[in-house]
Amino acid sequence: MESSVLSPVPVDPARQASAARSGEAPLFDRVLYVGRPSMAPDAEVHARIQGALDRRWLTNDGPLVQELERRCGERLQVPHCIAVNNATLGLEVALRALDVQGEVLLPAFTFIGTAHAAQWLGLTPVFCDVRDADHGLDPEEVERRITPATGAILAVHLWGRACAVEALEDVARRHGIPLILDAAHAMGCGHAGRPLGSRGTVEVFSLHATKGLNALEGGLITTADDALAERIRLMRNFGIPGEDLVDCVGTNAKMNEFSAAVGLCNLDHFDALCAHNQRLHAAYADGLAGVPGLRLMVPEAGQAFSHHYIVLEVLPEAPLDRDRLVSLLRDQNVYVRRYFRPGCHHGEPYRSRPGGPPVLPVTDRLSRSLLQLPSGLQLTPEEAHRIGRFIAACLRAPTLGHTSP
Ligand code: T4K
Repeated sequence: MESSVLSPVPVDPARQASAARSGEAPLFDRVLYVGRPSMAPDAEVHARIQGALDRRWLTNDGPLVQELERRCGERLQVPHCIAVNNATLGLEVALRALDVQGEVLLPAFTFIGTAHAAQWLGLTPVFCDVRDADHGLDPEEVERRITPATGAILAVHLWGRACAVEALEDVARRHGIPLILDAAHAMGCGHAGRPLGSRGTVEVFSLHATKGLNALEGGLITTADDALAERIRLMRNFGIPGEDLVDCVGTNAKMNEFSAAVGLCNLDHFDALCAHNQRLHAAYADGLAGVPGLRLMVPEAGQAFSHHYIVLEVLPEAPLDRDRLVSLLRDQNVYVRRYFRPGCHHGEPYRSRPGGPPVLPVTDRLSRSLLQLPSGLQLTPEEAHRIGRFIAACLRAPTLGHTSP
C-alpha cells in the first residue's frame, strides 16, 4: 500500500521540554499514535470525492454508499450490510429496530460508546465481567445475570478478536433475546473460518478515522435477517420508505458520500494495510522476545486478523507497572493508549447508580495492565522493533527512565 504524505504532528511542548532537560533525544522525532488514520493515496481520495461533487449527489443513499455496502457485504459474507454515520448510532438503530426494552447485558471493558448507546435509548446497561482469554463478555456471567427484565445481550469483539459467540448465541437463543455484537474493531477479523459480521442477531462495525478501515466517520450494520434489515434501513432514514410516507419513528443515521468515498478508497488498500500491521505485530513480538513480565496479545489461531489493535499486558511480576511504562514511552514520542480504563462502570452516569459500580475483577485488572501500541502506515516494522526493544530495556532496567535500548 502506497502511503500518502503525512503532515508532521506537533510534539507536545511539555514533553519536548522534559526531554530537553534530560539531555537525550527521544526515540522518535514525530509522535506515533494509536489510531493515527492510515489513508489511501490522496489522489485516489480526491478523484472519488470529485465524482460525488460532479454528480451533485452528496448523501441519502448515494451511489458510493451503495457501493460500499455491496463491497463490504460481499467481503463479510453477509446478506445485508447497511452503512450508517457512526457505530454508536448503528448500535442505537439496531437496538431500536429490535425493539429492545429493559436491561441490556454488556461488558464493562469496552469503549464508553457501547454502554451509552443503550443508555441513550433509555435502556439500562447491566455491566458484566469479561474473560481473561479474549477480553470479551463472559457467557457464564451473562447467564447468571439474566432476569425477566433482560431485553438483549450486547457483546463486543474487543480488539477484533471474536468474543465467545457460540456460547453467547446459545444463551440468547435459550432465553429468547437478541444478541447484538459490537464489531467496532472487527473489520478484517475472522472466527470459525469466516469473517466476523454474520454472527448473533446483528453486528455493528465502526469506520471511524481511528479504525483499521476508516471512512472519516461511519459504521456498518450487518445481519442475515431480511425483516430486520428492512427496519434498520427505514429507521436510518427517519422511518421514511419513500416520498410522502412515514412508516415508523426513525433517526438520521445516514452515511454521506464523502465518507463512503474515503471508505471505498481505503477498502482498496485494506488487505495491504492488514499485512503491514501483521508485520508490525511480528516486529513488536521480536523486539519483546524473552522479556518476562509482559504478554503481547496473540490473535485467535488460524483466523483472519487485522492487527489494528496491538495490545500489550504488563503482568504483576513485571518490575515496573503499566502507567510507568506508558509514561516512559510517551517521553519517547510513542503515544501509547490505555484503552479502556477505567471501565464503563466507573464512568458517569453508571458509577453514581444506587449501590455503586459492580465488582468486576477481570475488567478492573485489565484496565490497570493493558496498553495499546501504535499501528498503521505511520510506522515501519523496523520502528516497531525499536519500540519493542525500548520496552524490553525499560523492563530490564526499570529505574533508569530514559534507557537507550
Ligand atoms: N464500540 C467500540 C468497542 C468502540 O471502540 C467504539 C469507538 C465504538 C463502539 C463507537 O464507534 P464510533 O461511533 O466512533 O464509530 C477513539 C474513537 O473516537 C472511537 O471511535 C473509538 N471507538 C475509540 C477506541 O477511540 P478516542 O477518545 O481515543 O479518540 P482520540 O481523539 O483520542 O483519537 C485517538 C488517537 O488517534 C489520537 O491520539 C490521535 C489520533 N488521531 C485521531 C483522529 C480522530 C489522528 O491522528 N487523527 C484523527 O483524525 O476515541
